[in-house]
Amino acid sequence: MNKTWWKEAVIYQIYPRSFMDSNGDGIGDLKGITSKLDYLKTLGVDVLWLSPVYKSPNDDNGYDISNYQDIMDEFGTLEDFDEMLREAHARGLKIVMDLVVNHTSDEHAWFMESRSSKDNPYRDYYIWREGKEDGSAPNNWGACFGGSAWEYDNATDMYYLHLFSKKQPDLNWDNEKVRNAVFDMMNWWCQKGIDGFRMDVISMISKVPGLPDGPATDSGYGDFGPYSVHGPHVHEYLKEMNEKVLSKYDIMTVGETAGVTIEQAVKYAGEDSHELNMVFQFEHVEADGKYGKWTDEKVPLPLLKETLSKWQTSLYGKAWNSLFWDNHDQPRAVSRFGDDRPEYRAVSAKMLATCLHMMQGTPYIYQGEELGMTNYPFTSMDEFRDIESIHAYRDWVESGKLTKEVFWPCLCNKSRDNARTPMQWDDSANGGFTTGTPWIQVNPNYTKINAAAEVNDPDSVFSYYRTLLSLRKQHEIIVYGSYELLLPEDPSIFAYTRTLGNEKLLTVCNFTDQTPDFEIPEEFADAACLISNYKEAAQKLRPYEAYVLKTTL
Ligand code: TEU
Ligand code: CA
Repeated sequence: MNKTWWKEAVIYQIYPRSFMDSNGDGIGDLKGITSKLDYLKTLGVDVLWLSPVYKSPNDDNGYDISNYQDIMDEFGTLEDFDEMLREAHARGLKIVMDLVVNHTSDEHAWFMESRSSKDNPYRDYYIWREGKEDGSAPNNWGACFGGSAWEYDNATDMYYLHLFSKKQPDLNWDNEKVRNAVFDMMNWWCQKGIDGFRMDVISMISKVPGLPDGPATDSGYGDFGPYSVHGPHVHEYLKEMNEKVLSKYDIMTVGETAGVTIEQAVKYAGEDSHELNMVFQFEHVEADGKYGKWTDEKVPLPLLKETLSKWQTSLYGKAWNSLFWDNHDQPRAVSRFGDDRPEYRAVSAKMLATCLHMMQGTPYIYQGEELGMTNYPFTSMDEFRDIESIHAYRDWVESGKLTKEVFWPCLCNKSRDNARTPMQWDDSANGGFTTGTPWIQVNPNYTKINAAAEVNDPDSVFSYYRTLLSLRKQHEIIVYGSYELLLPEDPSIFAYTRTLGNEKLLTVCNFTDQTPDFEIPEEFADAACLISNYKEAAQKLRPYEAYVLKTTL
């Protein structure tokens, strides 16, 4: 297995809108990020991935881009970006940009040209089709944010495809001009000195010709998945991107590839595939879901272990894993996989961190996770800002499919807005995020859970993450060791070993508030403890206990 910096790195995801507001308009911005670089350096991360900061009308908070080579008004200017990049590099921190090129905003100049007439040179930048004879949409596909994936456009009496919102028209990657325009834009950012790309829904860029109807789903629309995820030319286009852009720089890439299989992941991110460095797989965060993605239940631990372990062992030596519990599209890790009741919040957040950071792959920390930030206690619909949550309520409740009583706990549990409430910096008004009115409400628990309270507390979740990250720098086995799951059926304990040469690690995590027995394997009898979330040793595992032992064989 080749050794590279991005395998050894820890990545921190910033959702700029909610990270730090420098000018009191209630919206996080680039100067805000720059002002917190020292905090991130103290934590010990190596790379910052920024969710999109490009010009955008914000239908989907920046994932709808109207100009790839400029900065969103609320976030600042290109000069602010250059300053942030310089300051990050001066501290040895790398910057990875979000690349959203499955679709643009409908306010992008390309789309405005494209929709203006059938013979416009940009017409084929997007996917236009005639309606059916009765005037209805060209096929049955549903969009990710509800409704049809097709929008009728009066100007030319045709429909355009949008797999997300109608303000996010899909680009036509079969058009060579589109590919080259995207590659030129990427080269422009690379020449600025950025250190990589996280590629939004990159598995969806190639659609099956003819765009056939998809299988029926609960929503009443057809599933576009079989015809536009891992489509016929996706690997060809990524190899072309690699040749024309990625291979020219020392950068890292991670593809967002929901629904990816092991076989597909090896194609995208194999050691010799000449496409991407790694992909995000979503099986462990999509293993729940009663109504589409919506649910108020937890994933059973044996299923969680089986899913994660499959990726650990199947990719080993072939392709590289990325490790995450949460991101800007997911609920808060501690509320979802741990226990956010006050007495267990910190200990279970540390347990989750141990479990993830000792696995094989590059770990990602989502802003606030290092503080043990929790889901938001929603009480009414007007607290939601996310297009997905707002559309979901309309599609499931207002349509009459489910009662509000049934859907509400599911929405609160899974809404993307849980992750998007502002970073909690201190116990001053708005958690120190803004001096103005925040664009989305701050979690009221900021008075207790905040960075200022944690940074200098040796027992905090933050300090625990610091220790974990420094262990990764000291022990190669954490990065490169092979993985083996113990006790696959155990409903409470997640335990596994890592092995490299004559060294072996044992990670033991109790995922419950109970005190199950765990017998330490003989070979670890004299092992040293690298880290633990309880102070002294004990016979039984305590609630949410986690520890790591290291031995030499
Ligand atoms: O998300 C891709 C994606 O598949 C989403 O539908 C995801 O499954 C969903 O948000 C989970 O509830 C990416 C971005 O991460 C997301 O923020 C964007 O909204 C989306 O692409 C469109 O660009
Ligand atoms: Ca601001």
